[in-house]
Amino acid sequence: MNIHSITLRKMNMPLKAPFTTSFGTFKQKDFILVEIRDQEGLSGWAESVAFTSPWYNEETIETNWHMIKDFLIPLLLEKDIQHPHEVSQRFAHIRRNYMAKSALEGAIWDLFAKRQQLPLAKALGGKKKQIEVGVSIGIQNSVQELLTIIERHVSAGYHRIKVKIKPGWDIEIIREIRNHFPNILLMADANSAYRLTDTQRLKELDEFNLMMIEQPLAPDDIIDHAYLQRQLTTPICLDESIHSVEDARKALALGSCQIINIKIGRVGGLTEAMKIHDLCETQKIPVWCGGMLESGIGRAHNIALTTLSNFTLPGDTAASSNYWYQDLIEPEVTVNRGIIHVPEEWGIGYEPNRLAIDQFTQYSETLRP
Ligand code: OSB
Ligand code: MG
Repeated sequence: MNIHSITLRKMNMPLKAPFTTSFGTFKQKDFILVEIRDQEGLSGWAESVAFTSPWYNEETIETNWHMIKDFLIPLLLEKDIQHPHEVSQRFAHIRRNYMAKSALEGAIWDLFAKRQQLPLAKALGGKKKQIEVGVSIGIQNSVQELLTIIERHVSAGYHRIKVKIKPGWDIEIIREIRNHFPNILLMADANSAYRLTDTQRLKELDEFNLMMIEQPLAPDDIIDHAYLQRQLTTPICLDESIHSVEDARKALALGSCQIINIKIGRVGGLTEAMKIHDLCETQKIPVWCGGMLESGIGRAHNIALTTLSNFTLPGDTAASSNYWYQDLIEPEVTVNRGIIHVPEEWGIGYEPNRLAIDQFTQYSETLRP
């Protein structure tokens, strides 16, 4: 693909409202933006979903910058890449560091699709013209505030509501939500806040007809999730525990979950994400696309991936305006009655807004072959 240069930008974007999970609060979004430019002047874009602190997984912005610059870019530039599938093979002997790998692979996918004059969704084999989305709502200061936010998103037409839970912000909160919204599609995400000893408490959630409970137990566990799933009627969905198609195969063999949340960054890129999608499809396990509070550039990748056939459950891709005063793409991601129209322009399908990108760049570095 005759790469001309790779630019890493350290971004910082203010969030409209803080986002709280069981592991911590995000007040702003710091991340690495990757631009890979070819000799013809086309650019492929992607972002790393690593956060500032290693709360969600072990990666951080600093470890990603180091991995990308000192290990992954040299491998990428070693010899020419014909197809994005080669990127993950090229990186295979580097252990883990999935988010770092994914950021480079994603930019190569975008560039590849642009060079092929195809929308990224088509390049991946996706067929949907529109996708249905839900929204993820963080832990709030009061139940009343939470109900107000849910009401806003339900009226806007989001197809399902996900709320974050943790011990002390769980059964009572879900009961209140159900009292006010008896019929909405509702789910809860614990981000690993529980242990198997909390089984009795988690069983209390069964009466609320949740679509699923996401990642109740430890991030490195698929054994206890299997024990727990046998005792719950609510389906378990795994997020943090699944890093590869091999992890997915083992979790499904053990009965650790009935649904998988696929995040491109968590699994090392689009190629691996598609493998997990395909495995789940053959095993009749539904999947949906998770979110990591990405800017529009990361969201565009999520939207393209969601056009694959087994993404049958609404994902966490809310509108740009839910998070940002100003997003990095034109047009911004809009959601109407819970639906996003998949763009038909080449590559990620949205135009990176260079003015906005410059405005939120703290520092950058350009590397050349
Ligand atoms: O577990 O899905 C998660 C945000 C940060 C870290 C982890 C998660 C989340 C979300 C937000 O739920 C989803 C989004 O709106 O991007
Ligand atoms: Mg999650």
